[in-house]
This record gives sequence, C-alpha cells and structure tokens, in this order.
Amino acid sequence: MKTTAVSLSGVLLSIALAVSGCKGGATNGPGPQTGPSASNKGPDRSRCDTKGKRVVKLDLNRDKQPDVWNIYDNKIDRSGTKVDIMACKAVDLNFDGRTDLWKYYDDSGSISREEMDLDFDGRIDLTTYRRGGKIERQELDTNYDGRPDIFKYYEDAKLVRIERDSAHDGKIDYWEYYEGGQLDRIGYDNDGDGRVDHWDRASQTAAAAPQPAETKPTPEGEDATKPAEGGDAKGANKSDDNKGGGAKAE
Ligand SMILES: [Ca+2]
Ligand SMILES: [Ca+2]
Ligand SMILES: [Ca+2]
Ligand SMILES: [Ca+2]
Repeated sequence: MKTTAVSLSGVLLSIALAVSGCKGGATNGPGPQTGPSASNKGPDRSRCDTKGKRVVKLDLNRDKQPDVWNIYDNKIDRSGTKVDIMACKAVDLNFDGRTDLWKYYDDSGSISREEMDLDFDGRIDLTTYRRGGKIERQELDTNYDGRPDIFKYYEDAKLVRIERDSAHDGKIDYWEYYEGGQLDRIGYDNDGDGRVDHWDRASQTAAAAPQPAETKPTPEGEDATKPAEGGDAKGANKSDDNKGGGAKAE
C-alpha cells in the first residue's frame, strides 16, 4: 500500500511539474526564478511566485535588465481597503541574469527567511530563518557541496550555539555554546560518533586568550634597572629605546 501511495504521489508530482512547466514558460525568461535547484524543503517559496501579484522591478546597474524584483501580495485590511504587502524580494546580486538572493516575508510584512547563493552557482549556500523579523537560525554551506555545515542558533536574536560539521560528512563534530553573548565552552567530537569527547571551557581558555597587553608582561621597574634591553620584545622595545636613547645621548 505504501509503495503505491508513494508512486501515485510521484506521478501526480510529475504531472504537476509538467503542467507548471508548460504554463510557466515565462519563469525561464525575465523574472526571478522561484525555487532554486537545491530547494526541497522550502515552505513558503510560493511567496516569490509572481503570478497574480504586483511586481515592481528595478534595474540597479542600468543594463536594461531587472536585478531586483519586489513582489507584493494583495491583502484586504480591516477597514476593507486593498493593501499591498511585501511577499518576496528577489535580487540578482552579480547582474548575470540569475537570482542569488531571496527574501521571504510573512503576513505581517517581516522577513521570515533569507536565502543566498554566495558563489553564484545556482545553489543556495546561506539560509537565515527569522520569526517576527528576529533571527532564529542560520545555515551555511562553507565548501559549496550543497549541504550546510555550520549551524547558528539564536534565542531572542542572541547567538546561543554554533554547530559545525567540519569533516563535511553530515555529522556535527564541533559545538560552541554562548552565555550572555560570550563564548562559554567548545565541545569536540574526536572519534566521529556525534558526541562530545573534549570540552574547552572559557574559564580555562581565558588565561590563554590573545590579549597582547597581558601576554607579554614587561615590568617597567626591572627593565629600567637591568641593562638587558637588547630588543627581544618588540612591543616593549619602543619605550625602552626612548628611555635608553635619551640616557645614552647625554
Ligand atoms: Ca540590470
Ligand atoms: Ca546572479
Ligand atoms: Ca552556491
Ligand atoms: Ca557543505
């Protein structure tokens, strides 16, 4: 039963695609391409569909080809008047005729999702999810293999966690946890089982944090008394040179 249901829905899908393909000849021409190739889970892609919507096109580089499509939905507000609400913004960032940035808006007019093709190969590499305009999650594909490998999670628009698939094998092997906007701890999965094997805590790493002023302690009093100012410390050298140079000149 299950297999027939699947194949039936497959047939229906292919019919639907064929029909939309016949009708949607215009989508291959001018206009934002809805549904980039990597898309399979986009819940609100229809928002970028231009059909039956008001579309305002802009030509930013003045080559007579549109690069920005502002797509508006018609809504009727409480007083019964027709209003245009932004549904989608599609942008061709590098002016090659292909859309590289999509912004999807919710019914209240705030951005719910942004998709970006960073290397202009037609596949989305950066997706930002928002709720009520506030950032919730970000997915980034750093090696452009079509699979996100960095995931950033936000609470109340504040970064709380970064997960990374640094081996690009589909498994998270690196975690950063943030407390109050500050990095608190980092977890590493060394054996590839998806679990943290080793933690680095902020309290431990704080001592080794790159703070140039503290990493090279140069006790001024000692330097002044000791003749060893042969220029081993680059930063501390300047003031010593000034002192030493002045003394020697006299
Ligand atoms: Ca243009
Ligand atoms: Ca483009
Ligand atoms: Ca891409
Ligand atoms: Ca990837």
